[in-house]
Amino acid sequence: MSKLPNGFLWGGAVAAHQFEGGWNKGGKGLSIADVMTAGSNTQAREITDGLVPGKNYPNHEAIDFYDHFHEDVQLFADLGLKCFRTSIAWTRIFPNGDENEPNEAGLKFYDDLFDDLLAHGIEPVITLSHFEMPYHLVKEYGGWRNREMIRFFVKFARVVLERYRNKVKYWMTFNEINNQTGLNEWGLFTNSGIKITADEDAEKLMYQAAHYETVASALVVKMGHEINPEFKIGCMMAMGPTYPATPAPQDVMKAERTMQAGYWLADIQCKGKYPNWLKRYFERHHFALDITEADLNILAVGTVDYIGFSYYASHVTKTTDNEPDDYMTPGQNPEVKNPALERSDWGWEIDPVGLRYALNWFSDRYDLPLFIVENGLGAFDEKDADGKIHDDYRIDYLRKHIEQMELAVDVDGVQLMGYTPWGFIDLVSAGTGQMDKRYGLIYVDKNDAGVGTLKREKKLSFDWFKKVIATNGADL
Ligand code: BGP
Repeated sequence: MSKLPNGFLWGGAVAAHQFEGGWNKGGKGLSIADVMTAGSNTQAREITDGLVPGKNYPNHEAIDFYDHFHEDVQLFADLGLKCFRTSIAWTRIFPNGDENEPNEAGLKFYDDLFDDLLAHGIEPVITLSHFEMPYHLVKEYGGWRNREMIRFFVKFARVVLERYRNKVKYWMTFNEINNQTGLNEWGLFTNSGIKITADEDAEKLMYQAAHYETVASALVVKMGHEINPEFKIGCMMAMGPTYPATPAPQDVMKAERTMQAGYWLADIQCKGKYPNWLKRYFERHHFALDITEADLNILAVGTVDYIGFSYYASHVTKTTDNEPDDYMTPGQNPEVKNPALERSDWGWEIDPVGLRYALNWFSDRYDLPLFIVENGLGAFDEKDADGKIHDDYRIDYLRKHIEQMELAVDVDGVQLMGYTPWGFIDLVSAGTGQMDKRYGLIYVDKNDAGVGTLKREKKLSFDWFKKVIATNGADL
């Protein structure tokens, strides 16, 4: 018997820039994702200053969903998806971001996509900003370091919330908004379009940009509810619980602070206010941030309806010599291996029980419905002699996570809306910019060099997940 509620949203998740391709079709403008080259499995992606001829920009074609979507939606329907999570590319709607009028061809593309999904009984779940924004806004305005972004983003959001008011019910504002708190160049650029210059304080800039994003998010939540009171609008957090390396109280305290430092953006979006420890941190560090009374008022009223989150791995932390009193060493935590866990080919710790922990942690802290909008295993897939990918390792990963998710619902009483495995159709990895880090239940014939027929084929995990959906998670 199923342990999950009726109407549970089984689905699959992707993001526009990682799978659509068509980077310059239908009047689309250049986005920040379009100026990121492929990296390698050990080397970070390069962010170029505008387009550089001859560079390999894997997001440009990606898997060309733009020209394959009718065929793909058919496959999604065959899988039995109840919902499909993707993002709207801001640059299809406002190619530069600061125009007055939207681009009709871009709006029409999503109309056609949503109509096709709905005709197959698949509910669209839409992220407004998934690691991309118009590159023009970065060049001309400096990205989210500039308060002007709030106005541009709200304008973009108004256009799409109004246009799709009767087609899309589930929305999220910023994908993995807390991803930038790690303070590396990649996190700051993909989330906020910010490249740090030598004379800037990365930490202060991150807090400022994130503040503007939360204000924009709150304004959009409020506006969305006015446009259609039926809308469910969530935040989207990257969730990776941090455990203490030892039972030493200072390690436990550090793990706790690491969690606080990872999820204050959820505090703001769910509770409508900054946590006390962070207000004090700003004071102690003399960060004179641009946070106005009007901002705080909008944060208080623009709280979200649910928490969408990604879950891939857990982490471990331990104290270092001369640990500061506030335990804050952003981006400098030594990596500690968890001896209890195995790792993926990319070194991500595989921790199904951590998903149950995460669900409980969010549920207790915010008492809101939750939605697992990303989870999955990035792996090298090889075809067997029969020409099929027998990805038992992926089935094993998903099964163990779904088991823990069901315990969280059935035993712990967590309110869970749905589960959408990440990259359920192979796509470009956000981190490496490569194709060979595959998450899909559907294989796409394309390699890291950009060569392939783009043919879609079902992996073994496709049939397995189809059965899981058909039994509402009873038959794993
Ligand atoms: C999340 C992002 C996704 C996705 C996923 C897997 O951080 O929201 O866009 O790519 O991680 O990461 P990667 O592609 O680097 O394996």
